[in-house]
Amino acid sequence: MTDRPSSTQGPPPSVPRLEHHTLERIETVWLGLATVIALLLFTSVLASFLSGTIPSLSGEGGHQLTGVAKGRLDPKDIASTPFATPGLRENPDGTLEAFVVAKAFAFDPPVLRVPAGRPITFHITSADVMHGYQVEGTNINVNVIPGQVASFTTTFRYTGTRSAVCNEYCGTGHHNMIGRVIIEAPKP
Ligand SMILES: [Cu+2]
Repeated sequence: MTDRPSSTQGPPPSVPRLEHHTLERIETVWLGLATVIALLLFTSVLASFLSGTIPSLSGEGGHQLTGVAKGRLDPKDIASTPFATPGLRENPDGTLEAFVVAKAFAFDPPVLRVPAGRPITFHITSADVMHGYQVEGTNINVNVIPGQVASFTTTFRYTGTRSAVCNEYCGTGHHNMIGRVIIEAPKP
């Protein structure tokens, strides 16, 4: 305290002094802004709940799979679901579905052959622990949770071979858990 310059000189003229009422005004503005932001957040969350933008957790909707009720299955009983024979299949209506099973430390099928330019609906599940399914060079990246089916539809635009990696640490062989997706030119 003693080595401070004498207060009789006052602040330099270029710097306006912050009076008590100036600070009070700034704080009131900030408090008002915070109140407005809090109100906006509250009403937007409330509105999304009321309008149903937040997906319900009841498991309704989504993809319907024979042998899989509400996207849930027993990981120990995959044999009674379409995942018993993993791979690509063409339905009678011409749609394509790909079933993939992730298990420590591989994907089944290890090599998935798909045509380019056609929408393919993927269904992926885990036979044991939590895995990931990420196809490099695409925006495919899902969590593969045991007991649940991850479903999405995608269309590969370019032919070529891409790696499918597990991006969720699943054990000692995790770094070897690499599959392949071979995208072929569609048959005429
Ligand atoms: Cu893994």
